[in-house]
Amino acid sequence: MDLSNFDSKQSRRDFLKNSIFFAALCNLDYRRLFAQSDSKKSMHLATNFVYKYKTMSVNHFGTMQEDIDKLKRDDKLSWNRTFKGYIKKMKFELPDDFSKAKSVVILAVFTKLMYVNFHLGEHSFEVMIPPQYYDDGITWDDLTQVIREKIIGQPGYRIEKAEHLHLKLLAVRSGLGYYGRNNLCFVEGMGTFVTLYAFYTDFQFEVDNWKEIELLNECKKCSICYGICPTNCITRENFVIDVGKCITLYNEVKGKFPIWIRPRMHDALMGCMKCQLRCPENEKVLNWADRLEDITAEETEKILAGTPDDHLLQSLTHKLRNFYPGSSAQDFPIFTRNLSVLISQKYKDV
Ligand code: B12
Ligand code: SF4
Ligand code: SF4
Repeated sequence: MDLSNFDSKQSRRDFLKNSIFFAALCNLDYRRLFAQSDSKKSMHLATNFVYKYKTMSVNHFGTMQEDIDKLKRDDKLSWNRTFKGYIKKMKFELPDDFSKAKSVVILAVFTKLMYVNFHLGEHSFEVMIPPQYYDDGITWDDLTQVIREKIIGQPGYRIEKAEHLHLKLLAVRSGLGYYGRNNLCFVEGMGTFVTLYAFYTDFQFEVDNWKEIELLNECKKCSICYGICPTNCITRENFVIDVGKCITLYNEVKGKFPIWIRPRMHDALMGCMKCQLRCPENEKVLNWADRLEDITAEETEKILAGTPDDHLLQSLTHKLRNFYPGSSAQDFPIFTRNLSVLISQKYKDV
């Protein structure tokens, strides 16, 4: 998907779709999250979502751009064309229409894993929809309101969503999280089950959070994700994954899977959960997984046949909360392909 199509007027939903990261968070058991987190004080409860945040001066943008440029110089960034398309517009620089921004607010919103049952004949197949691929209902306005009311705490300041930034790097550099060996950002109390966002503001915060890039402590004595990644994208010593081998890069978009991605390697309706599911740091957050409405046998048959009608699209949009290939006739082949490969593997086990 090409991020050059970004339009600042598009809805948050479209923005997330184009950037492949769908936010998610519904019916979270707040009390449990609060009870199990060691950092209760920095957890905040907004209207209906749980988040953590850090703020940073935009004066650090030059250093973060150098972090990225150095990876390029050292030839550590994949040359995969799709990946290059995703990141080509990313740059740590202020937008022309907000050159007076002083700070950036980085938010990590807790997002949970979803399960859904697809019925077929007398069988039922349980499938995962990872946190980023269904709609949580949180709007840009909700996020802006949280920043205005809870983080800045006074009216009169401009707040704009920040596009084209490397969000994990921002989160880690601000101290909001740590890089794991699986190349994801871990936030205390939430593991990797977060959606990251950044916003510019012309408010100057008293505290400027800035840290060296740090590896999650637990990764120093663990390499589970390294052993479990089916396509060997994760290395022991180099914390940039080999993106061109990541299953997610292929199952989010149309097209045939490369031959080296074997059917048994897939584990989710979109994306891949393998380097997160067995991570000891995600053990607690996995307890907060949830379930979407079952898909009937009749619906499953139509999905597998690749014959969506308006009624099916409507029903899937509702049941799978805007899981995007289930909501659009145009993107439906992605759904058919991904579900077919999962069910064909699961069928072997029944
Ligand atoms: C392009 C992209 C992808 C691509 C490439 C992924 C990648 N690793 O770069 C693909 C399609 C493969 C992908 C997959 C996924 N993605 Co994605 N993706 C993005 C996107 C749009 C840009 C990421 C990016 O900037 N990559 C470029 C690289 C260079 O950035 P980086 O990894 O941060 O680089 C740093 C490290 O390499 C590190 N480093 C270098 N040397 C060293 C040394 C040490 C010791 C350490 C510790 C670190 C370190 O420093 C680098 C910078 O200096 C972001 C959204 C955004 N705007 O940021 C979402 C985002 C990263 N994706 C996200 C998610 C959830 C996923 C998936 C889990 C989805 C899924 N379920 O399948 C997978 C995970 C794959 C994985 N293991 O990384 C979330 C991550 C949330 C989190 N907890 O971290 C993001 C932030 C979206 C969001 N808004 O929340 N994604
Ligand atoms: S599985 Fe182990 S090495 Fe991988 S991210 Fe989790 S703690 Fe780190
Ligand atoms: S998302 Fe899957 S393919 Fe990609 S790095 Fe993680 S385990 Fe490997």
